Amino acid sequence: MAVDFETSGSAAILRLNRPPVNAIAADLRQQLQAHLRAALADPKIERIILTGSEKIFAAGADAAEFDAPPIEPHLPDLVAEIEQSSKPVIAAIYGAALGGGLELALACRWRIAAPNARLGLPEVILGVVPGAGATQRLPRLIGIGPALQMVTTGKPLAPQKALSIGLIDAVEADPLAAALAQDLATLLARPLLAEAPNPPADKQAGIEARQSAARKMRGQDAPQRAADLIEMTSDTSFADGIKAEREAFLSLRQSPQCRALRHIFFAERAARTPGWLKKATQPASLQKTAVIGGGTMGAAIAWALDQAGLEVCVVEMDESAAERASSNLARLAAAGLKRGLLSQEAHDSALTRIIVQASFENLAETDIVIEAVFEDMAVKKELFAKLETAAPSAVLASNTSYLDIDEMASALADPSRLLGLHFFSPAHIMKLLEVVRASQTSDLALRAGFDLAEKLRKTPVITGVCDGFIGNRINFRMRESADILLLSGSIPTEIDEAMRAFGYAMGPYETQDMSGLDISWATRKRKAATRDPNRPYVKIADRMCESGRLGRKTGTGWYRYDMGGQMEDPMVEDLILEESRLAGVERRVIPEAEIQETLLLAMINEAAHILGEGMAASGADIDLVMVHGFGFPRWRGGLAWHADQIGAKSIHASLKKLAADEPVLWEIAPLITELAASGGSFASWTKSPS
Ligand code: 3H9
Repeated sequence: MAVDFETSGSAAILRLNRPPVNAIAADLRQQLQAHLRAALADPKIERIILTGSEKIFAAGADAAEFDAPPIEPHLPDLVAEIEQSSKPVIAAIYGAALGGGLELALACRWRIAAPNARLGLPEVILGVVPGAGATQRLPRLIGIGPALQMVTTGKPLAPQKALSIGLIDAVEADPLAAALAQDLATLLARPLLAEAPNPPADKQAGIEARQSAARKMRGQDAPQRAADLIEMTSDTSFADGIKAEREAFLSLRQSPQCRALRHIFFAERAARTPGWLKKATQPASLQKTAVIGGGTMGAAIAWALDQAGLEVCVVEMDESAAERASSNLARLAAAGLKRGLLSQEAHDSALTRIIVQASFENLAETDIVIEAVFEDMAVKKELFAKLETAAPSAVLASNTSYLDIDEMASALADPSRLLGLHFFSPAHIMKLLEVVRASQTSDLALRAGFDLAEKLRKTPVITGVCDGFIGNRINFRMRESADILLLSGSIPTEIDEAMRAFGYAMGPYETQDMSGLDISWATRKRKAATRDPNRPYVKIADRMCESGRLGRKTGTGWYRYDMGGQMEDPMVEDLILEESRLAGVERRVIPEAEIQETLLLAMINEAAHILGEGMAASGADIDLVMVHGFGFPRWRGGLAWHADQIGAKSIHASLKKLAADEPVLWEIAPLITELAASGGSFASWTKSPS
């Protein structure tokens, strides 16, 4: 049963019971309505209590139902029936009450939450607006400003905060007992939100909420539509507001943005430890960790581990490097303090907790070691050979971005202990973790990678061993095609603006300036000897680096930086024009749509190569990498999802045209040819066993 019916004295308890999250699907709605009506019809019942399990009240509407036509009873009607019922209904909330879950609670006369409750309206994160009355009831309960804040950000509130803004009536250790004890007359005297007066307008809050949503949820329709609906409560009747809300909800739930956002939501959940690995292995023990190298990356990894509650030891090669590692950690702690993420006490204790040492001593009990040292194969091999004895029972992981993990494993007597854990900078913030499975990586080591991702609250994506793994490999092709556009007629600003217009928060050149041009310069130099001589190579970036233009940190890169912020730099344009001249290219005007199309085709083609080679398991994994590691707009569903919206046939035709001029650069991935011929999609494609 999706809803259990119990009685306690003169109270009926309707307990939502649809694991894992009490999603409000058709069966739950039908049973809830039937139990409600039964309780109303029973003369012995005086009050009705709506509750869930100890961990969850309800996660909201069942997002998996959004593609199908709505099934009766519709949630807004059920919510109205609860609100209008002749006997008082009380919400006793344990755990999360989200979306439609909170909307059920808003229909109740009294809302009591347990300390573990979380109350929120995260619909905009799935690309819809609340559709069961929250946009109209909530402002009437807590005012337009706080309602805008809750609905346009989708962020849930802790119970004390919810109490302070009047969203709930009490916080109790045992909400069910409190609901049974609540005085009946007080409940009955409570006015219904549907009949409450219009709240006063708050124009400034509306402007701020819209601006903030435009910045943080760039390109997304739902937050702006939600703001419209909330603002209309100041001068529109409840009935008209509900009608407008329903229309907005129904149209948004079928929109491309909502479909794309739901795809990412479900892909994120599907990315966790695969079922076969859970069956094959026990959960990894991960209490004691070590990070080798306390540079920018190593320190951020160590910080993330510490903040996830793990013991961390940072190992450096000598005392002065250890001092630098300590100051890197101190900087991270100070930033957390400044941003209000840490109390002074938490800041201080973290810094005393993390051990920084200049030796390989005391690692014998370590469960996992992550190396984040210089990208040099010989250095890494030597290091792992040392670690094999220094940390005899640990899983060993390399944070390399490009190097061959199979070759690294050859330095170990037991190569099955090694895997890649590729973090993205800044490692304590970025959600993506590429889990690199080398040819001899054991299931045990792989399990440790997935379990660590879970502890760090990161999204793991499994990848095979190849140059740049999934993300950097795709990104490299995007940058390569962008550089060719520079040579052909574009300037960095045009390319950056085009990609921002597509939905990226930053264009590729701004991003390079932000992260520094030197790392990829070093990679290019390392690969120079093995570069395909038939592949066009644009030297603009190399020349910039040679002249010391390494990005923001040097004050100049693709742009110039000073107190006024980021500015175009005529010297960069001169350099580009000179390279075009030297290459004998006649520059032309390249429209925004062509810039977007070229860069996307380069990425899609490389993604298809990666999938075809079996380096990524699915289109959804490609999507997670691009959204969580490379700023691909979430509301476009990720790269492979976006490719499916264009269609393989059309992609194939466009690539064919490009390949006619540049066959090496635009070598069409066999998978695209296959999908174009079969009419298939990335979403439905799985590699047939070889
Ligand atoms: C809405 O309410 C619209 C209404 O305003 C109007 C209606 C007319 N639907 O995250 P977890 C699945 S829109 C379907 O791993 P946790 C999830 O896929 C909704 N399925 O657990 C996973 O499946 P699997 C607004 C859902 O403990 C399993 O449940 N609400 C839904 O880490 C466990 O989930 C939201 O946006 C759903 N709504 O976190 C809330 N939610 O096991 C979305 C979860 O097969 N949900 N599943 O992989 C969440 O934020 C988290 O799931 C929650 C639990 C915090 C509740």
